[in-house]
Amino acid sequence: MRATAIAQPNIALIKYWGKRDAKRNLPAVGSLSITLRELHTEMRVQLDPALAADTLTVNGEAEAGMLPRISACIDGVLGAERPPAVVDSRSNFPIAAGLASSASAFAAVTLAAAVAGGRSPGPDELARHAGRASGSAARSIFGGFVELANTADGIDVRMIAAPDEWPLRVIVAVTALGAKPVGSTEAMEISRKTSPFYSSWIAQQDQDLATARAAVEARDFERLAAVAEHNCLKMHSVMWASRPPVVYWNSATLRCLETVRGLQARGHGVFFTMDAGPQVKVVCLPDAAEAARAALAATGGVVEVMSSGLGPGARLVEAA
Ligand code: 2P0
Repeated sequence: MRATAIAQPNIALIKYWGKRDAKRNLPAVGSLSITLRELHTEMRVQLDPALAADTLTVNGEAEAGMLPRISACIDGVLGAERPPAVVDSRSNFPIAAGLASSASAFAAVTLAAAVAGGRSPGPDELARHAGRASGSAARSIFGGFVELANTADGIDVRMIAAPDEWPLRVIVAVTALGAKPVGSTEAMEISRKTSPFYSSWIAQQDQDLATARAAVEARDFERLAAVAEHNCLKMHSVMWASRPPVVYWNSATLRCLETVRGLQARGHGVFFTMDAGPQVKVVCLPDAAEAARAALAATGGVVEVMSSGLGPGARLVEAA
């Protein structure tokens, strides 16, 4: 009746932005990501028929805001007739600041809930449940380079290269701590309904995915860098042109982009990507990671720098 699972956040290189079915939380576009190693979320789920309702603590503090989504996720895995759950979540990185904390949290809670409830679903089913809770969480079920493809009636998620097959590194430059102004679920719907660029964003995504997939298969860093930066800036252009505008960047975000352009001009194998928050993630060839870490740490407005390799998918750490 108790299980603990751990999962890592993932960083999308080809982004998910927009839903084709909000009720089933199906993405409008496929996406391609890398799962990190050093950042993680651990989720413990204990089912207890003696309790009246679910409870959630995040890093030791009661957390009411996230509880309905966690409860709905566990319902999805075990059915609504399940016993109430005590859920304890611990992350070693800032949550709700565009660092994909919902991806690692929902991937881990999906696996922990399934095992606590005596089930042992395979990765495809876990990814479907996690993705229904949070689209990006489907990708954190898997490690390394992960592609989420849209199918006629759902999603198909698979690892396209293992972490050790192309051991890139990621430097995360944190430019602001604290919650973001608007959550990505709401912001995606604003973009879908109001952005004049939304339809071309959707129309071009398969081409970007094919380019990125081929670049990963060929271990072609320059090609991956070009399509990932383009896809990221295109997504943010969709957001900026929404009404009201969705702007996650701050001035330090832009300074980090200048730092990356400087590193590139000096021949370092690095590229940037940004998600629904002001942090800048810099993907590096292994021999460029230290120069990137030092340059980002010295960039004005950067409050913290984290460094990570690529890691495995969600896994169980304890069951009782
Ligand atoms: C991604 N993001 O592909 C994109 C890029 C943010 C920008 O997936 O509504 O928390 O829970 O399905 O997965 C963040 O959105 O959204 C996200 P929901 P999610 O990583």
